[in-house]
Amino acid sequence: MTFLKHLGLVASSGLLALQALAFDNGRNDNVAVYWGQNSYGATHGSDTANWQKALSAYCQDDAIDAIPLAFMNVFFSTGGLPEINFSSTCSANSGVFSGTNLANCQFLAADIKACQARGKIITLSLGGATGAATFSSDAQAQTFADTIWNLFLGGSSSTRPFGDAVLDGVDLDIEGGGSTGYAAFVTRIRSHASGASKKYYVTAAPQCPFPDGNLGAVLNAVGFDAVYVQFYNNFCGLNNFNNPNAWNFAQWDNWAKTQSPNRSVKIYIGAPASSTAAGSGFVDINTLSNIARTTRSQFSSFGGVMLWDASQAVANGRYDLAIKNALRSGGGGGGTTTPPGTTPPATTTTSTPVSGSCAGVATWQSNIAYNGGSQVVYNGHLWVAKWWSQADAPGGPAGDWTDMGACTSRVATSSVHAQTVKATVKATSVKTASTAPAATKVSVAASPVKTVESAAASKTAQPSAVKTTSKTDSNKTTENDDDKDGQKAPAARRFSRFFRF
Ligand SMILES: *[C@@H]1O[C@H](CO)[C@@H](O)[C@H](O)[C@H]1NC(C)=O
Ligand SMILES: *[C@@H]1O[C@H](CO)[C@@H](O)[C@H](O)[C@H]1NC(C)=O
Ligand SMILES: CC(=O)N[C@H]1CO[C@H](CO)[C@@H](O)[C@@H]1O
Repeated sequence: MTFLKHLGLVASSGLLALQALAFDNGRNDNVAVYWGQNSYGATHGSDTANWQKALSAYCQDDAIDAIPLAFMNVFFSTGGLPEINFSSTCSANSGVFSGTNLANCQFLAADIKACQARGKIITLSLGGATGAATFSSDAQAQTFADTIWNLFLGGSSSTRPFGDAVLDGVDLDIEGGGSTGYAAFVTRIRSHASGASKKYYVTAAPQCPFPDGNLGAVLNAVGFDAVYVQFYNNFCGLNNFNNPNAWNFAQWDNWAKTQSPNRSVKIYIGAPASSTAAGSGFVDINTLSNIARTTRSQFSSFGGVMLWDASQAVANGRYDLAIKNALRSGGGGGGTTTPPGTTPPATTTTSTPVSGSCAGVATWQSNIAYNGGSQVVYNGHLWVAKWWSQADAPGGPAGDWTDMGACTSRVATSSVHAQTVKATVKATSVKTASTAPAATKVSVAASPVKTVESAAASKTAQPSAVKTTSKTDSNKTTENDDDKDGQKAPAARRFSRFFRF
């Protein structure tokens, strides 16, 4: 989005306007941060000063672009309505709609609107590793989509937990119970959204072992806007980035480009925001920054970084802001294909449009990732990419391209743009080919981890065994043991999503 990319420029020229703020899913420097479960509080019970703050506290600057609210943990509860739980901030304990177990969190409406006014999207995350978030059929899932639409999105109901605040979409964080109904659910949400006045987003948060046991089939069946892959609690986590047999962003990128119904889907690196936010996978901010920028340089599907969770990020020295700054730099708005430590491609400094020869220059294509300096022909003009660019047409909103003027028959002088950088389609199969055999993953993942992480390792070991329901079920009670808060099982499972001891 032009405004954010050129925030400094726009602000300094006095054109700052709130209404110009808008989330842009097509960027590659977005930061999505889960809010709701007070992960810091759950792991630092006595340090209440650093517990989860009001939602709006995380929208005071431009660090965070998207906030999935975690979680809607029960789909069908009392009175046929779902349950939501935002731990210390709002849950069924803080008041419900009559005849239901649905928390009335209408005080959050102002927070939600304040965040949206700052260009952030606020979505509702469904699931969170609870077994109570499942469908028995497509028909049931479709009806539930209607309920979600009416309670949280563009529909209407007398039991809207956030009052007249309209969320920006849904996130599927389904970690158990299989995939039944989810594709039908998403399709129905999209159907409602297609006639709406604003854009709604559908995202998912699978674990990194590919394909995901619960969401894999869903990801292949319906288009998503973004996929926040959990690169933690698993062999393929960030801690194993340097092991080409483990780190598998290439698999996800390849899925995006060859299997996903939406070939423009954005893939995020999901990361724990502190060492206590997950059982494994946390890396320091410099490491994450390098990983994110390197990955962005290699894979055009890269959309940004997802963090679990907001409370942990803030308590950990504003890890959220730090990664945002890292993503902004070294390519900032448009991103870069330049790995750290290499010489960036020279880009033209010509600011005055001049006519250029278009001989031998290919027409711009939306599905090609262009390096800075790449030349294309578009609308009869020669254009040069200012930086890494994909899907932003020359003259488009992201401002990725410099107009070199109308194509002429004469040969362009070398002063226009001495260097001809060929557009490059990102190599997507480099790492895919070297993905480790399952057996390798087992041995490493079978480190002294507790139940849920063990379960994840089992899933990694058997990517073909898509169904993980029984395994998950068999360990529900032991998962509960992990709940240091001594809460009931569903809460413990939600919490355990990112805190698998
Ligand atoms: C596909 O992904 C792009 C993000 O690059 C998004 O803007 C678009 O809405 C998505 N379409 C569908 C159908 O999910
Ligand atoms: C909500 O979730 C929190 C954190 O997981 C848990 O402690 C609490 O018991 C849950 N509340 C309800 C009413 O389920
Ligand atoms: C099926 C499965 O993963 N079972 C595990 C449940 O947790 C216990 C205790 O850690 C393990 O021993 C089982 O293998």
